[in-house]
Amino acid sequence: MTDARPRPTMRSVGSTLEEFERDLISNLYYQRGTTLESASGSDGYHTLALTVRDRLIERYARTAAAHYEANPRFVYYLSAEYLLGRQLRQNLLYTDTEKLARPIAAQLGTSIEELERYDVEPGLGNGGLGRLAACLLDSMATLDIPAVGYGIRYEFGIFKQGFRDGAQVERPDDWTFYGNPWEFPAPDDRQKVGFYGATAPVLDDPSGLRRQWSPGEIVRGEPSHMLVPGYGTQTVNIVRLWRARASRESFDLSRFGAGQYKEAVEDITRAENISKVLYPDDSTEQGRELRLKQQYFLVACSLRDIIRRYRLRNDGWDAFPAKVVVQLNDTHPVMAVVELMRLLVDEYRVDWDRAWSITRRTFNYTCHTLLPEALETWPVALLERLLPRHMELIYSINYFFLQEVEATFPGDGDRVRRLSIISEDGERRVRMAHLAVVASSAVNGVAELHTRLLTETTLRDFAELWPQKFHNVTNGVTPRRFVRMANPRLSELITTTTGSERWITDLDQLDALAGKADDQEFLDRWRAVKRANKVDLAALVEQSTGVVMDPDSLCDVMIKRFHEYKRQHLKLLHVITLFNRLREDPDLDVVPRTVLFGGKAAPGYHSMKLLIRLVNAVAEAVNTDPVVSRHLKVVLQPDYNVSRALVVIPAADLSEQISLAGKEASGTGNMKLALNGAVTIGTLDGANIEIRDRVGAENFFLFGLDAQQAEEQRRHHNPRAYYETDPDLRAAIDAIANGVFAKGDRTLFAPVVDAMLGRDEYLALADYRAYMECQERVERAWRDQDAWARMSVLNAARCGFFSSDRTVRDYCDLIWRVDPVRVTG
Ligand code: 6GP
Repeated sequence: MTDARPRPTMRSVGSTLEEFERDLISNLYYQRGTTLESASGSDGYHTLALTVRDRLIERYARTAAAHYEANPRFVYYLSAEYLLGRQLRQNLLYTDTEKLARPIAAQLGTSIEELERYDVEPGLGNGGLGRLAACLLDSMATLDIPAVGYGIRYEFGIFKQGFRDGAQVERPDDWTFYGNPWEFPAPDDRQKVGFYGATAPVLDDPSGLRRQWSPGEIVRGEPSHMLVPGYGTQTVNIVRLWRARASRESFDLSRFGAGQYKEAVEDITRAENISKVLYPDDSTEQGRELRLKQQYFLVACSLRDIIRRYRLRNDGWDAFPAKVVVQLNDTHPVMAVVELMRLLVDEYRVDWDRAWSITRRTFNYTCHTLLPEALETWPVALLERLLPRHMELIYSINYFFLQEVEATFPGDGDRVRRLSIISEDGERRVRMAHLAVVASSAVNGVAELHTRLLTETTLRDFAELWPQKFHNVTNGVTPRRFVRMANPRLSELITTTTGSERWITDLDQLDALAGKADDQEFLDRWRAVKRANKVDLAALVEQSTGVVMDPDSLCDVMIKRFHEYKRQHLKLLHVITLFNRLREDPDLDVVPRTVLFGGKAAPGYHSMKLLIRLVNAVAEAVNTDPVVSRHLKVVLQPDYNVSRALVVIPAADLSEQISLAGKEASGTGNMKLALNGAVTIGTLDGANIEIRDRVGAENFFLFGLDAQQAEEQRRHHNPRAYYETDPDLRAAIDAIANGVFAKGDRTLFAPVVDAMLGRDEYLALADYRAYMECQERVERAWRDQDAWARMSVLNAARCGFFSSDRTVRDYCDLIWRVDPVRVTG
């Protein structure tokens, strides 16, 4: 029987003011269940969010239909972290509805700014890696790349940072407390995930490679997705986030009836803890186990979902690697390769060799670090208990891999030991980066220097074995969020200067600004934009810290996670030196500066938490000194996150990128700041090198050891020698040691002093003098405001390369080989 009815279609949402208003009111009534008279601010926000969301849904439906029709090759991005940023303003921009929402909001006695206060940032990540994932999703959608992001829907995201007596205090981030209007639960796509238990041989497998796993615990993963719209295109992709739920039988009714309330929900609690928090404290055994559980939970759910999607349009396994490309965002999702092997070999009865060939052609791995301590390893004993079948599979993968090594380098036992997926020195551990490289077609670093150092040091043996596997894909940032949304004033100026809005999706257009770098009228307008942005920043700073910042002072910013290798302490030595000099000579002719720090320290990272305390203490001393504070202000902006970044970045004049060379994989804040006209003071580290190459050495303040010199310096570094021979340095360190910033208490900050004079792990003392001299060059440059504005323009003009659109194109050309699918309007 044929169905005579036409395929049902959606009522189209309109694009006029009247239609938007009609939908808004209808959402207020039918979705929010309230009325104009009784609506709260939160009702207003949710209603606006739903109305904007409706406009995206239509595009999403068309995208899904186009993808179904084309059955294209998809990119599946697996990441334990996403820092998506707030959604309301983004989606108003991407649906071009701000011009409708604004007058209606005004008519109803409110404003977008007012409603945006209810828009909570989903802080599902820590730092660079998480924000990069969000930038890549944005660019993939903008370039019409069929892609799905997979992640974890942490119930609590990155902690909220506050200060008590200057010390960091962490408060939970209950980000969905008032509901999240941007997500769609999809309970029908839930998946089952096993843990623990035992394995047993199967009878009909002569190879002995197939086994059966009977898990001891089963947890459900329930997905919900958020929409990822492209800019200037119809494509709307999704990011699917998994939340852990107990299976239905977990609630123990009889215990509850007997009054044993805690015991009655024990199983539920254990299951749901898996997606409870981002990065559980891994200083305990239980914490480490929970983290590994999270990782496996993410990949087990995601792979089943990928297979489900694949099977909608494809049969058999031969086409799998042609239709599916999985990108592993660092090592956190690497268990995915083992899980795919398990599914293929044990559950779908595919031969080992064929399964391995499929797996190897499906996965790729991006490494985001050079720090040895950041390369994950998991104890064999833990894996044997938590994921017994996976541990067996890892042994088999390693066995066949080491045979390959042996065949290429016969008799080189040392090399076999170095390459092995399992490290045997001390407690036996699985090296996740090795597993990732062995199972991937392509491995990439995130900046030229990083990739080079990876192949020469961290992954050198692998690069010798498979040189063609290694690629560089320099990071980028989305110009939509980090220029267009962050900096509307600059955007306006760029649009009028370049003649169109094309730059928003073709950032090389910024090049045209270079032609204006000597045009006085243009420079004045450029400076006016920066000044207005600094006034906005001053308002945020005053409201959150009470510090009054002068918008005409040099706005010197260091915004990033607190980490020793990033060297916030080197910046602090500079600040203390200025403080000392001004106290000694109140008439000293220095450039007025506001030094703004922003960033969180991991809750268990005690040395960095102490440094945060010291930053706050120095800020207090500087800002309350009647003489010093006339020239210098120091601020540690609390709870630095994506939303606050959007206020700080457009206001910055000077971008501090002062990590020890050879330690920062890339950095992406450096790119955001340069694109907004900040001039960089930095070392030859990560992507700083590529920024300098593009903006020109004369528009970049370079100082310090390079990666090779740092390596050599380390061998004979003697921090005390610097302390003893450099009076400014000595005065700065002595001020800390003598309790100048601790009301005379010499013990509080003693560990900071000891770390500097003891090992000085990241060679801050070796770079101190060069850094001070470089800051003097900055001051001289600042005194010529036209010349500074010119540098600022040229920084923005020449950084179009650092668009994440270019990054995604590089991934497509070098690694993914996916084609765009256009979605028609
Ligand atoms: C960061 C790197 O530290 C940073 O240099 C880079 O720009 C960013 O990744 C994006 O590639 N790494 C992480 O956040 C991390 O957790 C394991 O690495």
